[in-house]
Amino acid sequence: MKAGRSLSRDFGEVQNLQVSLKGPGDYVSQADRKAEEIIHSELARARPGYAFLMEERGAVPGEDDQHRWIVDPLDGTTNFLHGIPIFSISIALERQGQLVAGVIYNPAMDELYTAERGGGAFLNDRRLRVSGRTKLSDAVIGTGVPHLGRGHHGNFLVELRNVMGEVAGIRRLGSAALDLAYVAAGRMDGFWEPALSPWDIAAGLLLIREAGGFCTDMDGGQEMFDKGSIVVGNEAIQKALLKTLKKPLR
Ligand code: 2AM
Ligand code: CA
Repeated sequence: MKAGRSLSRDFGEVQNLQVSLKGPGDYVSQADRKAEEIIHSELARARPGYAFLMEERGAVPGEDDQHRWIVDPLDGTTNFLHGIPIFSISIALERQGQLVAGVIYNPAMDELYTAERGGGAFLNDRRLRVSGRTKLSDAVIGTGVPHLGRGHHGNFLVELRNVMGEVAGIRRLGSAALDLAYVAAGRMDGFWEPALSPWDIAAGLLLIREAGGFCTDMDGGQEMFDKGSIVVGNEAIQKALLKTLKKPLR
């Protein structure tokens, strides 16, 4: 909540920044680092010795080799920078390499998504369930579009071409963590993205599983962190989406 307030304050300043000398890019990385600092110090105080994997700091080892926090202090940086209120803080806890807790918070909309292994997934205090739609033709599917500085543009066009002809709609929110939270909440029926980092997806993966959904990497395996690719949805949509993504170009 404290990190959320810090991001909200900085988000309120974003509009004024277009004219600032420093440039919005610098400011965002400052907002980012400030949120990460708050999260790091609060979590280190609450659970001394746990390791961290954080977007800005990278891997921070801890004396406790059983536990690791995986943190993205600001997911959806480009939205944040442009004054679009779709960004989030994503925090997951791993115990012995297994995701056991996850939190995603969108401070601009005051939406708090939480999940505990075996305990279900929630949006504020409402229990979440993935959508019940089973046909791609009824499905709204999220994705992330590669841009300047990120590769795989050609591959992505093939995937998009395969998917767009089969579905009711495609959405691109710009925060992978929120995309996953939206799938857990049944707002979107599925999501895929080819190149993400563990901090973008760790909390969201647990939310989806706890909301009754399915997750694989782009090859249908469980190496989402190593490969950085994910395909998620309810059982039927996840399977159908994976198959559609892999269709050879006609
Ligand atoms: P960010 O806002 O923390 O950078 C947008 O499609 C999603 O991709 C966002 O969640 C964004 O996270 C993430 N993203 C952007 N650049 C990335 C990169 N180079 N590697 C992995 N994820 C990235
Ligand atoms: Ca991110």
